[in-house]
Amino acid sequence: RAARGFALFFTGLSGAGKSTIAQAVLALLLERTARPVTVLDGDEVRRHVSRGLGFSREDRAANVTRIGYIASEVVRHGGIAICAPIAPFADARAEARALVEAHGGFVEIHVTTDIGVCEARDRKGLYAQARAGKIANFTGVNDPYEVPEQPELRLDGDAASPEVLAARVLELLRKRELI
Ligand code: GGZ
Repeated sequence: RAARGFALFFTGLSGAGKSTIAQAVLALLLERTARPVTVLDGDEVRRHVSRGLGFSREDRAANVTRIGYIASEVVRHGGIAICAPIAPFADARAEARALVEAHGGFVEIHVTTDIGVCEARDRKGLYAQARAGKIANFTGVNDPYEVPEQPELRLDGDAASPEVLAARVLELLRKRELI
């Protein structure tokens, strides 16, 4: 019987480590399965699928719903989708979950990295710009992040290396018999 598809849905602040952990999970998955894996990273999606969308609540919802729809198609065909948007609003995350769960598994992973840590990293200088009032609606600074109430997993991006955190994701996937 063909394996059931599933989506990994990372959510958390800018700079929390979502993309880095997602890439480490991708590497581990490719080592142990021949199944197709599609990565839907925030940046890439905004370039290719959500060009023109901004960061209002409505635009973020549209972006996250598109990610959920693409993931649902991947999952419908038995593949693995790894999504890594901020997805700050619970209702949009729930919509993505509903789209995917119609066809397979949905594993929500809250990357809980403290905003102080994200801001100290500030790899793109966006937090500094937001603090200076140069970016409106910046998540965690002047826009909300609704903490997931019942994610399948929480990972502190500051607590261990991306490889160690990715291994915990694979452990959960094995436990749930998704891989
Ligand atoms: C949050 C912003 C914003 C605002 C630009 N708020 O660290 P990054 O740079 O690479 O990831 C962030 C990315 C967020 O896009 P998403 O598509 O993941 O967001 S959402 O799920 O809410 O639709 C950040 C950059 O875009 N960025 N402006 N105002 N992040």
